[in-house]
Amino acid sequence: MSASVATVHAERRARVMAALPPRAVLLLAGGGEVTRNADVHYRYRAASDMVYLTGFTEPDAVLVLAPGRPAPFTLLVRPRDREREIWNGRRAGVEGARAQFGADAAHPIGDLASKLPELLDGADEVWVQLGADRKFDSRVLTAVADLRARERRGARAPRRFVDPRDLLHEQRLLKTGAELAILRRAAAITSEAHVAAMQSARPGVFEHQLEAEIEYVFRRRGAFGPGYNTIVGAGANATVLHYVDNSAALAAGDLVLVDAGAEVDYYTADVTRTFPCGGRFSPAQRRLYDLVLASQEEAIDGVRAGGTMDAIHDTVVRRLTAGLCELGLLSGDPVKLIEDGAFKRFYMHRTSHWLGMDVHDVGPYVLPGPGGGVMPAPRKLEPGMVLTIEPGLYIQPDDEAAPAEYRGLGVRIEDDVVVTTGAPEVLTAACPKHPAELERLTTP
Ligand SMILES: [Mn+2]
Repeated sequence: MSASVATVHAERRARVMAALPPRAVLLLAGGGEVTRNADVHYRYRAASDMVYLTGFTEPDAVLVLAPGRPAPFTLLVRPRDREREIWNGRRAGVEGARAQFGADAAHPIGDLASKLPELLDGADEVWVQLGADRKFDSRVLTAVADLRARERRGARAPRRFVDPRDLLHEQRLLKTGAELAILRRAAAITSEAHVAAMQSARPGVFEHQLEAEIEYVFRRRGAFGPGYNTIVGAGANATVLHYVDNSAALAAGDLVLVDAGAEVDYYTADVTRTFPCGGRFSPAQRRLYDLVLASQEEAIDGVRAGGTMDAIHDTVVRRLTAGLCELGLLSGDPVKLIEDGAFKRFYMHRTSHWLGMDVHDVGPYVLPGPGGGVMPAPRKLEPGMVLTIEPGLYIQPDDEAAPAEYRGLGVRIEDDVVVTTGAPEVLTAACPKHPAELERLTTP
């Protein structure tokens, strides 16, 4: 790891430690390899919090931050092991954790059970996200029980458990210039991949072949791969929100929905495009598409400091409900239709989520209510936050109450947007979404 990159992580840890009370100890497990079957693992991807705070990306690492101690930054890692490294790859080891990653102290992960009581002895508060990793929880609770049992002999067990998410994730929610630069690269690669998919969409081509075009661009351009499972849904498959079979053939006249994002240096883009197979939208497809696009553009314009995701979502719901009435998919008073949630038959998800290291990135969506109120209040947008804007409409193929020409159509349009001090920055603006462009790109 280069010195400047190491500095970034040191600064992040310093901010966390400055916010921790003096006798607090923060514990973070980076996660381990997950078995796919027998002795085969899924490809490993380290936990985002671990990478964010240390840059350490090997499995089976534990981070300990203890601001009041002689060694405030401790890592427990897999030790060097010549045999294992020949089979499975190099390890930084205990020495590397100190020399390359700047740990004040490092221990083999196998010593976790014996080191934890030592690390927690005398701490008032343990900052650990219980419930995320039951095996790790159990280790922590065992260590605490051990200290309690030894209190008559001078040990002192922690008195409080604190959820560290707000502290850690507040930082991750507000992206720095360097983080935005990585997201711009992820967005550029993602846009290129979506264009490749559009250009490959022909009758008879399979959804998985579009998936392959997309992921080929991701890997060729140096991305880790997709930041989440790629969705390619043609025809009525576009109405399945998390369709990942990607096994059907495209037919002439289908709309094709592609939701795919490249992960670059642990940051992912998240983009959806919907385009015709064969170069032309049908009139009904075009009406539905134009409605979603109009709502999306209006929503993007609402990504301003001081606004809220709720307000943006309400804008989309109003626009879509009015449009659904015009198209004959809903009928009645729009205000009442919104109150009753009638639009949810066609628009059943939210408009936005945070985006960053995780596709559904961390950070609170609501804050405690003002003035000690119990009802949480939606979080106001601030410069540096990154969110998706992804309205959609999905008409189920068996929805007999819908006009026949709309049945089985699914449209979603999703861009990644940065809140700035002025106009929103659309990271994925290079990815075509205007109908004329889509028709040009998909024409055989
Ligand atoms: Mn999304």
